[in-house]
Amino acid sequence: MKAVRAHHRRVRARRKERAMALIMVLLAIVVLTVYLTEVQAESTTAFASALSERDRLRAEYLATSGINLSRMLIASEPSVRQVIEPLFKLMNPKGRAPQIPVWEFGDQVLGPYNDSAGAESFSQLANVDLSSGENLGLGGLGHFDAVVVDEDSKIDVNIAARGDIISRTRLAQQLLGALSPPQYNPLFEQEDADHQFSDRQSICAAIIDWVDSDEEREPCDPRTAQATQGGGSEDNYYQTIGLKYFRKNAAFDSLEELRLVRGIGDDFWATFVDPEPRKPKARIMTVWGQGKVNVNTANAQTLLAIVCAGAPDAELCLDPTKAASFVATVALVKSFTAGAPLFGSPKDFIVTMQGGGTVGPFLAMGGIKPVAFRSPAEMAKIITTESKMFSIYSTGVVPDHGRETRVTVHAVLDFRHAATLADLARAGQATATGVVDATAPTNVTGINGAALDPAMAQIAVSPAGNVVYWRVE
Ligand SMILES: [Ca+2]
Repeated sequence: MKAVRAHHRRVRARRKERAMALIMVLLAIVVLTVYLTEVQAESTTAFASALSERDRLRAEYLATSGINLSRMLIASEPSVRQVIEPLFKLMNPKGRAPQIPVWEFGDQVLGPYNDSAGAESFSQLANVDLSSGENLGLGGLGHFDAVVVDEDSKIDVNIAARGDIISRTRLAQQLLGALSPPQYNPLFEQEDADHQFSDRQSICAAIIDWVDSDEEREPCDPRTAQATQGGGSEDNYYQTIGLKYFRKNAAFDSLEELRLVRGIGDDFWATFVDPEPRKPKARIMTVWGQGKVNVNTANAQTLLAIVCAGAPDAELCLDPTKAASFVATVALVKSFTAGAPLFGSPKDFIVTMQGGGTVGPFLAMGGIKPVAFRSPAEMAKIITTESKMFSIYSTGVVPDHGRETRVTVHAVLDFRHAATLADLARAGQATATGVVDATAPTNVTGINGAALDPAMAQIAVSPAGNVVYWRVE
């Protein structure tokens, strides 16, 4: 009996121990679960942020690839023009081929270096099979969307920084050309963003006074500019209305700075500066131009402003319906030519607007009367057919499990002193052989404009231009 009782005691004790052990284990599991959940949450966050950091970096590099490839495309233009020159001579024996806006075709031409969709679009355009090409494209990591806009196709508000009266008067003409048409009257009849009233002349003068280094008040009246020089000093407008900044008296460093100027609010911005922020081709003003507007690449609204700068009394500058048909006709003609330059020279444009040339009759068909410029010679000085300043907006896109990382880089390139690819090839040969070809690159110049030794040309300004602005967003 004793033995049986002792046995039962042992069994009970063991059960107790087991229950204790079970509780301990359960507790341990609870503690571990809490701990692991915490660790997992932390590491998941760290992992996700590392992934997004990685994708941002990839996207930025894809965007930079888009910029560099676009620079290469722009640099190839002189070679393309050389190929086209004989064809152009057949049509126009006296003229020279104008600059070809090769950058307009970046989407197709750069396709093989982009994703598979880009490669396909190139194959269709050029009718070539890229399947045998090696290491082409971005290898499925993502793609870039690059848009190139020549800043010389826009009105350059920085020309007033040159300080001479001619540049200031030319800017005044162009600004008034843009602002004057009567369809914009309502914009100047309401309070601006600072609750002030600013008419066209005040805003035009405010832009010029902001940029020019002197403190003389700008009359912004092109007809009397010469006579009214010395029309008093610039006022304390910005202080008077309680703003914390002063007139800059120097060139704009970025387009956004224009928003600081008297009378420039959202409505003005959306009408005369940058109507469609996602479409830089629609932009009208710039701070990075050479000072002349390229009539081959300018959009219709900018062309209208330029025409009205030279001929403020023309019908299309006074009658909104004529202005609308001008814009429509320009869009139509441009759709026919698919990006090919319309004008061989500034003079061609002037003749066209006067109703002559090949395109003039199209304008007449669109109901646009021939334009009488006040001074065709002066008009020729504010326009060009050759762009040297370019903006590249390149967005790198990295897809990852249903989400997309996008990084946009906006770069502005100055090609004014860039050597051509042919020059560099010759200079490279001269360096390699030690023999300087007497016919070689006399047109390769340094930044100061002095001719460079052919061998030195290699370290002159890159054929891909100089970066003057770089912004990542
Ligand atoms: Ca000033």
